[in-house]
Amino acid sequence: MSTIPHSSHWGAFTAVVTDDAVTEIRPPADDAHPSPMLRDFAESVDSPLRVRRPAVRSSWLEAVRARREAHVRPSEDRLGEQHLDEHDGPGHLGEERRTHLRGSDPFVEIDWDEALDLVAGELERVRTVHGNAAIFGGSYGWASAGRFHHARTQLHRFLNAIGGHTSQVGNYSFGAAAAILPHVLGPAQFANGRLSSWDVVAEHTQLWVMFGGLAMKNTQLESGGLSAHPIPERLRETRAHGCRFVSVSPIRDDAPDVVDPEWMPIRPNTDTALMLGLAHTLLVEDLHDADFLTTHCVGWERFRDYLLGEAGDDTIVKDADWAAAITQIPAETIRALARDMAAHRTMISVAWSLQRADHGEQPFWAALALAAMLGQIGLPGGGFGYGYGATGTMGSWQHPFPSPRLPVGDNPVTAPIPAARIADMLLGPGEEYEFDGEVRRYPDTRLVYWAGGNPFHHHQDLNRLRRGWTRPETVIVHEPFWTATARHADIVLPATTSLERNDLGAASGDRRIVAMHRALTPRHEARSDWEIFRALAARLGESDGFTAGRDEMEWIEHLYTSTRAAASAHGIDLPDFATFWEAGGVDIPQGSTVLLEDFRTDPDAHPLETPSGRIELFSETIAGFGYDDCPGHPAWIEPGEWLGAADAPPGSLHLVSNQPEHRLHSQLDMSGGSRSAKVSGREPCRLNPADAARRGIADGDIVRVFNDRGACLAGARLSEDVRPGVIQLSAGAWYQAADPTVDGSLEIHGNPNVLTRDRGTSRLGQGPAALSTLVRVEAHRDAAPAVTVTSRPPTFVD
Ligand SMILES: Nc1nc2c(c(=O)[nH]1)N[C@H]1C(S)=C(S)[C@@H](COP(=O)(O)OP(=O)(O)OC[C@H]3O[C@@H](n4cnc5c(=O)[nH]c(N)nc54)[C@H](O)[C@@H]3O)O[C@H]1N2
Ligand SMILES: Nc1nc2c(c(=O)[nH]1)N[C@H]1C(S)=C(S)[C@@H](COP(=O)(O)OP(=O)(O)OC[C@H]3O[C@@H](n4cnc5c(=O)[nH]c(N)nc54)[C@H](O)[C@@H]3O)O[C@H]1N2
Ligand SMILES: [Mo]
Repeated sequence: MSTIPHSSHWGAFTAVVTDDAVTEIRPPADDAHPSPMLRDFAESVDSPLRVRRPAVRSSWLEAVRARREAHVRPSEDRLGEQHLDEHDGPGHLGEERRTHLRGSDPFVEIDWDEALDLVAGELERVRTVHGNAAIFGGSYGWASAGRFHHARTQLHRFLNAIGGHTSQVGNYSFGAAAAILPHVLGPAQFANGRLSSWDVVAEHTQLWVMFGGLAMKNTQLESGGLSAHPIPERLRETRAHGCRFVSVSPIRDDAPDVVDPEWMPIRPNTDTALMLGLAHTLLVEDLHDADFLTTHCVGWERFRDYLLGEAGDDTIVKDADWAAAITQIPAETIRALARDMAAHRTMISVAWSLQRADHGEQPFWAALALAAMLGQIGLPGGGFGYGYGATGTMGSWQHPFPSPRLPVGDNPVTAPIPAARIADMLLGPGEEYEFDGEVRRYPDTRLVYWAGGNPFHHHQDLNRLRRGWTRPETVIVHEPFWTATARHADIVLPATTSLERNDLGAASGDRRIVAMHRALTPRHEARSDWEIFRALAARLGESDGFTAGRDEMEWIEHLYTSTRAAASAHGIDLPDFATFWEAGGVDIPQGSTVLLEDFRTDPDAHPLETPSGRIELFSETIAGFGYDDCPGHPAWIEPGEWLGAADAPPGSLHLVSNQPEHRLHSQLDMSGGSRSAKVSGREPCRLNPADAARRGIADGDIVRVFNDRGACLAGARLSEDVRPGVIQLSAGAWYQAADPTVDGSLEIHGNPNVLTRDRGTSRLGQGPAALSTLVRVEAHRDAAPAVTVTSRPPTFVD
């Protein structure tokens, strides 16, 4: 028996290992709220869904082998395939490789040498014939917690070393925020952890208005891992100090019981209107801080005119009555809340989910304007905070030095696409699009390389993605598990999980850097992403550029030592590598933050990183772009789909595809916790009993959720915690089509992304807008095919 320090997205732990198996998981003794998903994570290592050997889609392999035999003798071909291909007209290779059969073809298992030759051969062919921009290596996804073996970062380093690739900028988490905040507030970090710390808010905040709640389910994890789960305790303390909590959300249990929340069940996607209604009340009742608006902001007058209905053509007064009609929150409730906000030290928190919606830039900007009107920005416990509770370290003190990260080098292909525009790119090579003031053009993608992500989980309108996915000539995926993305690939290489390798785990809001010792031997024929890229780099003659001459442990030591030097520059002393590794990690001394305290005290000495150095309530830059979907000041613009839309089909419900409680995105969907929450093997969806009754749906029924884009089956759960008019179907059930050979086939497991809308939030942000989706729901009385995607690997042939 041995005890091994390790970490994961769900938390740090000690693994008790006997005979090459984890027999017990021990979270840190002082972690009051370890995630139950830790157990699932340990179990998943020996899941029957592990990718055991390199596997190639049969039609693809047949086509490539046939071509190789026809043209080139293997002895002449270092890379296993001819480099230049005179038959390579558009569509030709795709036809030959029957790319429309991705997701339905069986696989052939092959040995590692042949697999690596095939991958290297394809990379060489595509970079030579089409140029590196034709390689899409964006590879969005969380991968694993370890910072060295982070698959996506490894892929970027590798592709940069071989001449570059088309990448992705921004993310699915807070893509719209990351685009707008630099114009109006400062760097995207304001959405990602730059917050007043819990010790400060617990003591000083008197009224906390939570837009989108502060869902405890989401605090279980962190991308680089976390050594404690402090948020439930911190909220308890804040409440104990007398803070009153108001949760504005379509779902009651987004706010934890410990804070005794008042629930304002808002109509989804209308928060901007509520914020404007609150702002209008502050203005007309003279409850706003005129000084702060003048000394610390620019553009107040423009925004004020808009509130008053005096902004040119727009004569609508954005008063509480106007907001009530849109949000379905009574006008008197809005006025009373505005008065309370002005009378108390008030924190306005905004969940990331609000900007994962059509015009998602607006609620973030409007919340900033509202906080500026209250004039409490920079005071302890007042102001605004984006993303409290979005992950387990949000609101924890952020150490001032960067966390360890594998350097990726320079990418010679300098035109990344906005992260969520992947299907547009695949379907529209050469097409123009707008993004943050620029006009850009999509590349012609010939090869897609994914390591550490699951687009068949994360992307919107999966039927559309599936159409785009037939376009490239080759799709390569590294995965530990047979996810839907792996099943839609041509070449699948088996990756280890973090328990099978050494690494280090760290997050800028966590108190500890964890030495993640290898706990288990690699399963089956799995290799780490790093080993795979090292072998490919050697085949492509780019070894040194990729490895820099270091092996795994030398890299881990190098990353730690660089972090130690950065910490030291901030007066924080960390031990040497040997001591750190031996001890299983190191604790970082903790501090405290009042967000924007310096800026408040002296805005000239501490200007913001915006064009004016002030908070921009009107942005000349944004106005200059001339976008009607993102004007020069925060504005209410109707979402493309919402319950108030004139063209909403009768009987529509607003789909809230939020983050799942029992897994991380699609990760662990095949494990115990996620499976035990299913209803007859399908993903649960929650709806209000009144909405269910009207449709003849009972608790436990299989339902069909549908709209013009697609349909899926799910298992109904009735709950008063869900506002009428809303259906909640969390993201992450592994995609399974009833008939994978049919375009737009019924999805049978409950993946909401066959329903969601694949449109950018605006031309400014181009963020994902999954949360602006209307659906209809009916009981599904027909026989339904069994869900097998989380229990059985795909079919293999010889
Ligand atoms: N409708 C809807 N859709 C959404 C969202 C939503 O709220 N609603 N949320 C969006 C958001 S915010 C996000 S961040 C995305 C998340 O989307 P993803 O990050 O793509 O989702 P994950 O399921 O975490 O995918 C990570 C994959 O990496 C694999 N993996 C783990 N470790 C390793 C490794 O070491 N090597 C390799 N090669 N692979 C590994 C896992 O098995 C898993 O398949 O989803 C987005 N999609
Ligand atoms: N357990 C678990 N935790 C996670 C993740 C996970 O997969 N599983 N993923 C992590 C990741 S990658 C991210 S980005 C974060 C995301 O963090 P968030 O974006 O905050 O998470 P969500 O669960 O999508 O949304 C929070 C709540 O917002 C509410 N909401 C939705 N639409 C609206 C609206 O229009 N108005 C209002 N007022 N409320 C609305 C929903 O009821 C939802 O439960 O979560 C992280 N934490
Ligand atoms: Mo995310």
